[in-house]
Amino acid sequence: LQCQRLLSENRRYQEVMLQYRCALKALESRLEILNEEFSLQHDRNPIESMKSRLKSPSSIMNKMQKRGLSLDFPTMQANIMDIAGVRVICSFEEDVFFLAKCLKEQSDIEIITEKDYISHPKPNGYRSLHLTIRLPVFFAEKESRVPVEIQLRTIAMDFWASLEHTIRYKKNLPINTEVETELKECADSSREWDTKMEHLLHILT
Ligand code: 0O2
Repeated sequence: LQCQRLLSENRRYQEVMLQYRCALKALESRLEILNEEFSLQHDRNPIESMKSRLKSPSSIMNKMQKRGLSLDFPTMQANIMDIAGVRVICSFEEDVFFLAKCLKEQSDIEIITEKDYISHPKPNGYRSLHLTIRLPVFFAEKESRVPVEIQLRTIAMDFWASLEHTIRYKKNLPINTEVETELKECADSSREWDTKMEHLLHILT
């Protein structure tokens, strides 16, 4: 009986995760279309690269436990909005806002939250535009509206965020103020790079 219960839980988990995996495919395809269209019109790609990930079962459980949520599928689906995540690395800052605007204008996409850490960086210097959206995924007998977290950022923002994440989380040590100050200085430099690069783009085009 215990075994049967485990098998059916596993089946349910696979069915739920299928929705998130397909939502990632659908969103990636929409972003690729925007990239190709822009490339044809402007002779350059707004998207440098894209990375998608499904949150691991253990990170989902940790997040739910931290929030004091009960560990069941309906609670997970209703509360954890970043099970499916896409990180879009753009060439220039203006490309981030262009892509976000295009997605927001798609009639079947619902915006759940928008956090603009580019116009308002976090105190540690973190910059990115986060959109949590819900988009439709069409299956044989049903349509699901699936939440996906999109992080849009430039190469410079990604460079900083990736290394800051490694320094902060991987080392698993309390960060001291000297390191914090230096990380903030690096974030400020990365911001200057973005501004300069965008300036150069407009001189040359
Ligand atoms: P992972 O492994 O990247 O998924 P919420 O997600 O809503 O519970 P919060 O803080 O309100 O929590 O969300 P927010 O601000 O949108 O940030 C969520 C994600 O943004 C994080 O996911 C990171 O990926 C990224 N992020 C936010 N702040 C920082 C930062 O200071 N440095 C770096 N490197 N990344 C950041 P997770 O869940 O932390 O981890």
